[in-house]
Amino acid sequence: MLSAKMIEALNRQVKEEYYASNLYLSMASWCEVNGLSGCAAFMYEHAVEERIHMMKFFKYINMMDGHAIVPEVPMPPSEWLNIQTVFAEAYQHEKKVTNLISILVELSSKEQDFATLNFLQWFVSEQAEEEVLFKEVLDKVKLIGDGPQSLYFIDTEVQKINNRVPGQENGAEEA
Ligand code: OFO
Repeated sequence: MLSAKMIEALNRQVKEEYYASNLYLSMASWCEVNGLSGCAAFMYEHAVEERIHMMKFFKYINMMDGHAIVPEVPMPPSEWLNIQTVFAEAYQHEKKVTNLISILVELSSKEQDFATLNFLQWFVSEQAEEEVLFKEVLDKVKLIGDGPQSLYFIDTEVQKINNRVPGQENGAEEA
């Protein structure tokens, strides 16, 4: 079963995943009101994914005889300078979460909590995939630049990437 320290650490991660979900939801909203429907669909999908991650942690804590706590989370930003800063911030956020998962892996290993170590492997792979994906989008956004019509091309390219990812074929309506 889980140590008190591990329960606390896993509950902190519940909060982080919840915040990530709200951050991407806010980014989706900003994209949508700025006419970037492809980018909005991408962010809506990721908001849902982060919520699923939160629930995975939540249910694992209770399954292992801990007590999952519904956290209070800070309000995410609602305004961005441009679409470039949205994706730059999202990529930085993914890197931060990867680091948090690594800290959890370290703790479970130190405590010889092999069940949690095993549980976390899914998140290790997921974070690697997400970092690659967000970096790809950011690279594309940088490549297109901010000349005339760049917003149209960025939105089209992000929509294409979104359609390609398994389980993310649908737009914001389904999210
Ligand atoms: Fe929770 O997957 Fe990225 O952040």
